[in-house]
Amino acid sequence: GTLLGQFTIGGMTCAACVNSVEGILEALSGVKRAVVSLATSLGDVEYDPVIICKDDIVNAVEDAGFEGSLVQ
Ligand code: 9UX
Repeated sequence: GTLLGQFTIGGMTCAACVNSVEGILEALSGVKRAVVSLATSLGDVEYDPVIICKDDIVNAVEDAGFEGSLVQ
């Protein structure tokens, strides 16, 4: 199955940041799709909870140099 997680992603200042974060998230095993908005600082991530959890996704955002937190 697939779950949808919503995250706030702080520190993005240009459109290339958005592409970078989307690429980092979609490269994670278990992430199927990531859609990130610069305007809202939100990221919607479809993921398989058997493979990856929300904390892993937040940690990947942090490791990339942005501030990630879980919305829901
Ligand atoms: Mo834009 Mo973002 O020049 O990490 S790529 S600020």
